[in-house]
Amino acid sequence: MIDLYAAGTSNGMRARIALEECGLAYRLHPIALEKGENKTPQFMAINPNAQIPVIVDHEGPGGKPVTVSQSSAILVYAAEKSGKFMPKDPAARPAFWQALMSASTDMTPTLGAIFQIVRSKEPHAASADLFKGRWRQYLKVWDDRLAKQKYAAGNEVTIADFSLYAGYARAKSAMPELCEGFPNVARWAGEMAARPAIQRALQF
Ligand SMILES: N[C@@H](CCC(=O)N[C@@H](CS)C(=O)NCC(=O)O)C(=O)O
Repeated sequence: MIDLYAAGTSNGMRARIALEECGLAYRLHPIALEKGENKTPQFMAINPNAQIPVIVDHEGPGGKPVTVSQSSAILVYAAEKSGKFMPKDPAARPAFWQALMSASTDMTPTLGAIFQIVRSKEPHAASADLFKGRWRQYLKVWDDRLAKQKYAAGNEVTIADFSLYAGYARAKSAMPELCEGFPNVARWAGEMAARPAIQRALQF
């Protein structure tokens, strides 16, 4: 059994999608960030950075407990534990890693920057425009790619899709205008949204 500490942010959703899609048994512990539940001594004992998501797998490698933070590390952990959603063909792996890293380290931090700026007391318009432009440029590249292939890293579903969808779903619900005008991304997102495991994972 795995304990998952998360909230309904893109990083939290990414970790929960990983566990749901990989079919790993888990208990969800919702963490109310607005109440500071991520800053308690108990929480900081499992992640001194005071950030969700975190998993504690009581049957980790060698049968020993292991604690993992970082949503993309949790994605890779779940994929390796279940043997699912990572390409086995060495020729497919560079594109897979590129897609995963882009989804995790380009999209979500850019979205986080947009949210921080537009929700601040004195939003800096030029900074907001810069990050919105960057987000749309990234999505344009995804759109071109998804015109030629079914999924983020090729023609099989991988954890790169789960990473990308976590950020995309969050953007679409909070600021839908960020996602308008990308038909191939919209086609792909529709397929992702129809997956029962993803539907379960998004219910925070
Ligand atoms: N790189 C980390 C980022 C984690 C992160 O930023 N978590 C946010 C929520 S999405 C958080 O816990 N924020 C609370 C805080 O920093 O006080 C990951 O991918 O998990």
